Amino acid sequence: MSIQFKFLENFWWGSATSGPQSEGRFNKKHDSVFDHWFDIEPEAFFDGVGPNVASNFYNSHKEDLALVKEIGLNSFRTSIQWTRLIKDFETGEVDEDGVRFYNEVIDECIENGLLPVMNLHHFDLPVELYHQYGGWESKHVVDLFVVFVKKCFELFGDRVKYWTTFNEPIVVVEGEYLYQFHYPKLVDGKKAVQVLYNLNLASAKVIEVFRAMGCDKDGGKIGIVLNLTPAYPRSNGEEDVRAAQIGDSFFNTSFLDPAIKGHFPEILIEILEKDNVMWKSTEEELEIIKNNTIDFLGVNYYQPRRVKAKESEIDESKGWMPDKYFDNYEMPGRRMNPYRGWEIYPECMYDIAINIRDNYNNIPWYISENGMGVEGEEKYINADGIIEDDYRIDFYKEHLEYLHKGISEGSNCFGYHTWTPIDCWSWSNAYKNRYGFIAVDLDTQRKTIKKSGRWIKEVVENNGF
Ligand code: BGP
Repeated sequence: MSIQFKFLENFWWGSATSGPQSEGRFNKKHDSVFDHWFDIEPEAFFDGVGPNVASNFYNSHKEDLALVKEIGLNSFRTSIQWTRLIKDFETGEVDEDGVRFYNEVIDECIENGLLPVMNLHHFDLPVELYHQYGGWESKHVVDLFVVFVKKCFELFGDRVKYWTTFNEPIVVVEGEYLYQFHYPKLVDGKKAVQVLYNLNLASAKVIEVFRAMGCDKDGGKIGIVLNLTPAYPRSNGEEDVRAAQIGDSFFNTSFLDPAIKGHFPEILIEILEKDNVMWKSTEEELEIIKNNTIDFLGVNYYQPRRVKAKESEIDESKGWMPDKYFDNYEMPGRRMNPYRGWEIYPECMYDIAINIRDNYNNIPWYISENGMGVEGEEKYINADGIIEDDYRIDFYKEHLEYLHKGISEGSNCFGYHTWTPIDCWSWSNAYKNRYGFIAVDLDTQRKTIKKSGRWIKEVVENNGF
């Protein structure tokens, strides 16, 4: 078989999940915002399925990681749950069972030849810290996060060399404070802006501690995982282009610029100041942000953002919202994943690669999530009981082709992780859309490798396809 798209040596081929989406709540001493939301409003979750069992990773991590090895991957990302590791949020006293659990997961990754990539926050704020302090609105919570993270570095830093501070922090801003898809489902643009700033500050403070503790010696690296949704304007007209620039500055460069360049985008600051909704910051904090930028970037890519100049009426009742500057644009003829309602646009992989190369110092980066959620995959089960998910294989191939093009033109991309190894719990969509290389039967928790799982194994063996 001839290999048309060959990747660099030591390329990361892997897949990502998160603690709250895979582990289940077994033995967890605290609740996250999602645990709590499910307890008070189970009907908000698809089919009433919550995070209680998820894909049972807490109990079956040994077997699950053996399956991940079986499909040939060489790296694996999950997250450490604040609500599992820490007993006392103020002092940082740990929960011994949480320590045991994450030690086992890390050791099993290494035994199975999987490079562990550990993320420190995946939408799983302890709900107590929201009720007590207002969660990410509070700078005290930023400091408590640092207390938790220090424990992670102390306990696991000897074996985990790749860390990420946050997964998709802008989604916390959008979900909790603008568009109501994460608890507490507020609509409050001013708070959203403060949270956006505080999350950037938290990331920089974590990086500062990482280096102060010497975790960067001995090969340790720290990054952040951002969901980039590059904003394409409807037309080249000035107003559409301006709308796209503003959209980009709120949803993409608001984290990308501080993470890599150490400062916020000019255009965002101008708008927030003009509208009198600027966050509260101090000189000292801005110095921390400036001096503590990332070593590497993780990019989650699912869909582009298409934007046009504002045409719809501004809903004043909501107060200040970034949407006053743009409308989303439904481009005629766009290709959709109908289950998730997201546009499929693989060309964007190339655009992201070139943007990082040209505008972000060609920093080392990898695709930390890319994937296709499909509902009702049972209908693709063949006579041998295997899900034939050719649509997923095609999706990955197309995206990898454009990534390959970006790399061959010099973009410094060192890996590709899909979402996700084993079907997992997707927030309020629960188990509606499946993303895995490995299927989960929710009634029995039986796990079966899909056709895409066999395919990726070959890709890894050939380092290309
Ligand atoms: C990303 C998240 C993941 C995962 C994935 C799939 O945004 O980092 O946690 O859930 O999207 O999306 P969804 O679960 O919304 O279908």
